[in-house]
Amino acid sequence: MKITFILPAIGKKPGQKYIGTWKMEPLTIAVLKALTPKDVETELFDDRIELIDYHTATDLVCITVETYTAKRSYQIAERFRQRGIPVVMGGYHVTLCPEEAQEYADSIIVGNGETVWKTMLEDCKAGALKKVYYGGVGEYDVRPDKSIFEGKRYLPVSLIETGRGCCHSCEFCSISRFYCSKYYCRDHRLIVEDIKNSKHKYTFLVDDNLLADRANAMRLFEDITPYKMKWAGQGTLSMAKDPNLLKAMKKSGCELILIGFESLDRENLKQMNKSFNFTLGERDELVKRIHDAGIGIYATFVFGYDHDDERTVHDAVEFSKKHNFYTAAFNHLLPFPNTRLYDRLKSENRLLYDKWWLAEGYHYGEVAFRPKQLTAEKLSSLCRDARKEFSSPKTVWNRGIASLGRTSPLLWGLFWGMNLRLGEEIDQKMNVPIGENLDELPK
Ligand code: B12
Ligand code: SF4
Repeated sequence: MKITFILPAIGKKPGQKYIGTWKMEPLTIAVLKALTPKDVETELFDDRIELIDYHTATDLVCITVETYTAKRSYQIAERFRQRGIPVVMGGYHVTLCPEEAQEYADSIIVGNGETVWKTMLEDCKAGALKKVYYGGVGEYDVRPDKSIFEGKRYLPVSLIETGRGCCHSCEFCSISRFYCSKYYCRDHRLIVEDIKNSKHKYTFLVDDNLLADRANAMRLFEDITPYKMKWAGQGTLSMAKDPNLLKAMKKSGCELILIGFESLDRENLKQMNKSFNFTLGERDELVKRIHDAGIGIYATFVFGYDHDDERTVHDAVEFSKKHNFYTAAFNHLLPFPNTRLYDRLKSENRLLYDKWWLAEGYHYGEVAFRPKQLTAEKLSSLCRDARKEFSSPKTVWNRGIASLGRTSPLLWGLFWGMNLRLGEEIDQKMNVPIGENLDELPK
């Protein structure tokens, strides 16, 4: 039996290359590969870096689907199904929108793959694929098999999973829906094995909220300290309240932590169910404590909540400049399917598309709903201007100097590589047509 894995791309502009910083190794595929019995042949087409061979000899096509890649995934599936090859789909979008995905696949997996993957393969071998397999979300003790990446050129960063899900339930977040606001930590022995086998000096710890379970996080930091790795991960501002946690993080090699500030406005935070960002205490002081611990911050903001206007966007940029964040993202709000945000905007009749992810002509950067105090176009351009302002030469210089004391030479080098290209990448990303303009192998 042979399986063809496909990681679909979002889309790209005609004649241009796919966005560079999106080319990370797809851990999802390495996990599914590890679950696959050794006598099953496998291949991977990563649509972001290579052309798909629609004529490949294969018995089953497996596509991992995110909302941004749903349109592309369905196009790819159609090509294989025309040849009579069965297609199975899974991933965030499929789990959040199972009825829609079922229209385009022979079978879908809702939730995690670990519990049902082998059964699905046996059913496929027997020609008896079920329409849907329910994988649940809790169990995932498997070590990824990255041999499937051989010969592919990804960014030189290892992705190592430390946990899934998050204890919070922010209104706009797909994670809180997928994992029903629960956090599942991964066995530390498996994490350590992954670290020992890591090919790169730099690691991104894949975890929606590394600090969701403090006791687990403290043990994890102790367990990984001996391996002297350098890592970046995702947390929340609450870590700043805990000096011992910060110390243990730094000692274990933490150099950069992504923090979702989302908004500086109290009413917006209330509306998105993220008031904890406000009630934690004085924000400037919390940021200072993280920086003083020698940890850089990747700050993320989201704009489009009902109390957002030009002023709130401006305030977030000024705040980010004042603190010289290592980097920052200024994104517009996007109603991902099956989130409470999506349901609310729909009930308020504010969605510009029923399914923006499938809408013809929809492009990256386009606001898909009616904000309260701004037009959709104005919100999109304010986000773009915020990114441009934050990547201006003077700001980059100030941030680079500030991060000198917080990061290793490796991450400092990466800072310049990343930030000097940032302005260019902002323009590349704007208006990427979703699901469009991807090249084909000559017939
Ligand atoms: C690492 C990461 C990235 C990396 C690499 C992405 C990649 N595709 O490899 C980078 C930084 C490039 C990135 C970029 C973006 N990302 Co991202 N990313 C992640 C992150 C943190 C980890 C992904 C991962 O490796 N998970 C570990 C694997 C093992 O878990 P899994 O994917 O869920 O797979 C399991 C199941 O879902 C299921 N499964 C999955 N696929 C399939 C397929 C089949 C056939 C089957 C049977 C089962 C199955 O089985 C697996 C094993 O249990 C996730 C959040 C998360 N915790 O997953 C966000 C996440 C996937 N990203 C997200 C987004 C929005 C983006 C961006 C659009 C952000 C932006 N505005 O630019 C871009 C898109 C870039 C692109 N797709 O080209 C969203 C997607 C939401 C959604 N509804 O689709 C997520 C969920 C984050 C979030 N907070 O909501 N991302
Ligand atoms: S804290 Fe982050 S991961 Fe957790 S629910 Fe909120 S946005 Fe999602």
